[in-house]
Amino acid sequence: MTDPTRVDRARGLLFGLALGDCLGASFEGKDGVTEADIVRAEHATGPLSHTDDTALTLVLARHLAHRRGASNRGRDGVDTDVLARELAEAWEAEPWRGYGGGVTTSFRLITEGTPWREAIRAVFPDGSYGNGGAMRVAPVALAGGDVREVAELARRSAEVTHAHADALHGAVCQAVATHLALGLDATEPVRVARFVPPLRECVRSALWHDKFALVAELADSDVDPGQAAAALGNDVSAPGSVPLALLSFLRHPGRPVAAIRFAIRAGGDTDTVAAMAGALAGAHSGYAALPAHAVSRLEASRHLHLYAEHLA
Ligand code: RVK
Ligand code: MG
Ligand code: MG
Repeated sequence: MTDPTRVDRARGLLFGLALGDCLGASFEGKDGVTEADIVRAEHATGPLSHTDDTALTLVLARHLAHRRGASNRGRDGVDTDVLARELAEAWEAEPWRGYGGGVTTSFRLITEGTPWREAIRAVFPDGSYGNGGAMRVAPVALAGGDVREVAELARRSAEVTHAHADALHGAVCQAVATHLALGLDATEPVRVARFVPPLRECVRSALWHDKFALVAELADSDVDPGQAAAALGNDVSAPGSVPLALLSFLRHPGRPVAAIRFAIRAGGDTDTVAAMAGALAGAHSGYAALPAHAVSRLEASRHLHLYAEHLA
């Protein structure tokens, strides 16, 4: 195996995310899913439809691609007022993509003219701690030049829908981990120690530090998906899903399909955990490591290629 190019990794990131979302969607909330069930879904024929995870990732990827260039790095890479409107418009065009309940109300209010800072506290006054900011954040890993810049872009991209600190921590964690995965030599073993210290630095929260310690411990164990979900959570909250996605990747370095299958077999919010695991694994191993047949069936293929090339 050779180290993948930047374009191959950018494609791997976006296609890995979409593949996890599409495959995970049909197993959401189901118990007792086996490896064979997922293999059947991978080898089936016909288009693979995505959910809100991929739909909003494409919006953020387009937003970042339109703002590229030396003078637009860092804080200027995300224009919060514009991004809030673009995300709400994507919901309005396709409200049937499986959106969360809180964010649906926020998007409706935004399309009716309510300022986003007000709209996002209409249902949850403290803000949503859902994983919606983290599920769409991966393209930020391609847009930021270093860990600090990626963390700042992640926060800004998430805050237009999610005001709760845990949702923002989740977005920062997923974006920074994806950025680190992009930078690792794919021919070398993946070491957990490359991830945990920078994540601890960017995410200043005791709850999250405890989760990172658990991920580090479990990454070196033979934990099965059910045990991983019991230890880390597998729900729609950011702290209850982002660490499980990171573990799914770290347990299967160089094997994106295995990472996605592990995330799905862990149950719960399978589309989102598998999407985040797929983004991490694809960013590390590149597009060529993804299963060609399943990838060829992805509904959003054309746009995924387009934005991967722009952002690479
Ligand atoms: C359906 C109480 C809260 C809360 C708070 C709970 C799609 C609510 C994607 C809410 C992802 C849910 C997922 C999701 C992404 C959040 N108090 N409960 N402060 N904050 N919740 O609506 O984009 O699947 O039950 O903001 O983050 O595939 O409905 O949406 O799995 O979390 O939804 O939070 O969801 P939302 P989101
Ligand atoms: Mg979804
Ligand atoms: Mg989900």
